[in-house]
Amino acid sequence: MITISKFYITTPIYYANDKLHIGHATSNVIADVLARWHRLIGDDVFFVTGSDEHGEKIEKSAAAAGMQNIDFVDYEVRKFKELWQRLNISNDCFIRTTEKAHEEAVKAFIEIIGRNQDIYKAKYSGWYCVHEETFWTELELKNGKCPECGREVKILEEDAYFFRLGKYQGRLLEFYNKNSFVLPPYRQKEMFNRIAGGLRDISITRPSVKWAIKFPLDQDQYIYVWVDALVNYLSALGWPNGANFKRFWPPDVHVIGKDINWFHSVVWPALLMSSGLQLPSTILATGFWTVNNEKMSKSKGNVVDPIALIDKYSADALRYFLIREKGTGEDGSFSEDAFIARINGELVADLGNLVYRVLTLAEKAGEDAKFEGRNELGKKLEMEKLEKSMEGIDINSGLNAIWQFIREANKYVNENKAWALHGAELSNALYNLLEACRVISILIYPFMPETGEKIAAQLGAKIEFRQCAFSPDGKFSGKIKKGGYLFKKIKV
Ligand code: ME8
Repeated sequence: MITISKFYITTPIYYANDKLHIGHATSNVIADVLARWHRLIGDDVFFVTGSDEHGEKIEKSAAAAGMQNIDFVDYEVRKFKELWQRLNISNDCFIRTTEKAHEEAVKAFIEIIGRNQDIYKAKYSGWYCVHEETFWTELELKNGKCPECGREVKILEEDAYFFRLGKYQGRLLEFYNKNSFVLPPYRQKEMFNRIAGGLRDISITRPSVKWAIKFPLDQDQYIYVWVDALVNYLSALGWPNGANFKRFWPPDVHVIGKDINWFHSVVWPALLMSSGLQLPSTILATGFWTVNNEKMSKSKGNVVDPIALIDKYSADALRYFLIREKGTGEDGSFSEDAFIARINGELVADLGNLVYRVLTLAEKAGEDAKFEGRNELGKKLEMEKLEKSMEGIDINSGLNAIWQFIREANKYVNENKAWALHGAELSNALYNLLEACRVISILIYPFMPETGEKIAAQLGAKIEFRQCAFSPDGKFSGKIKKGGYLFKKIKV
């Protein structure tokens, strides 16, 4: 039984100097599938994505492009929005960290944790990676370079303000012991061990990075970009005063990549504890895509552009591949061959073929044909398993359960030799098959919205979750209007 409730889901806000690739696209597709699923089952959903626009990295990219910072991010953000539109990402809000309301929210947040005695001034010295906007200890460096991206690091010493992260070690451990917070579970263990190993206080200001929000407690300082960025999850709801904050806080799922798990699963909860706000329910740390088993990087020239794939194969095909090819928490290797194999072997041969065959038979049966019978095929749909997977934020398993049913429906056509049936037997088979296609159109909708709608339109049916079972009266009551193929076979 699904209970109706509010559902607040977010993606990372991406750096506004990045050219977004299939890795970024995956986080947004995962969040979109979950948002659409929750809307489908009747939940009150708020879905946020956005852009992270401050910091040294952005400043440098703007200078390299010969542009003013704000003009540069405006230009980049237009491309973000275009990509999300092309991918049918149904976000309710696009938050930009250069918006006035966001900047005010960040300052208000800092003032609260300052009042709670969690901020102090000290000298900061450490190895700093500009690209990751992160300080590292000597021990953390890998061959003297940034352990995250492998770039050069530099020693920085400066006055800074610190957040008492260390003070929250005990409360964080207690929270981790009581809650299944980070998914997959081994990522929770990883973070638990790091917390248990001891937490250093973190600097939350920079005197030198001026493309940033002013630190409200000292006019000579600017807020560290990560604190600025994390507060987007509050400012997107209009915190502190917005009605959406009351309606949607706390977040149900923060979808992130495994690279930023520390900030979301340790720093963010500690900041929220300090400010007295409720903690998110789940951090979903997704795995990374490599390309033909190599890390995606500009220097290797192997960064996969989602727009090119959408142009070539369609948004739904890309959404399908990104979710189906690997478990959300796992790493995976992208290759165009594997993508084409899934289009031809699954979207064309399983789903497209099923819908085409069934609608051809239904149309052949004639305008006055009745599609009536007893539910045989509906029992093969493992609805409970599917609902459990989606509730457990395991959308790869959810999609697998739907696919299992699509294959059962094709098996039903073959085993009953549906094409050779007549009279009551044909009517019964088509009742089962048309109802199967109708239910599939609803279930597939969060994953492939255009395809779900196309199937529903051919059946004269609606995408409504309460209709998501075979009709109990034993009748298919849609109006058939066969269309073309859902997916085109790709020649290899
Ligand atoms: O970290 N495979 O932004 P970012 C899968 N602004 N996902 C990938 C990926 C890959 N190869 N590469 C990147 C930031 N990602 C901060 C976030 S949030 C308050 C601030 C995805 O532009 C993944 O979701 O570097 C990762 O967490 C995110 O892009 C990082 O994007």
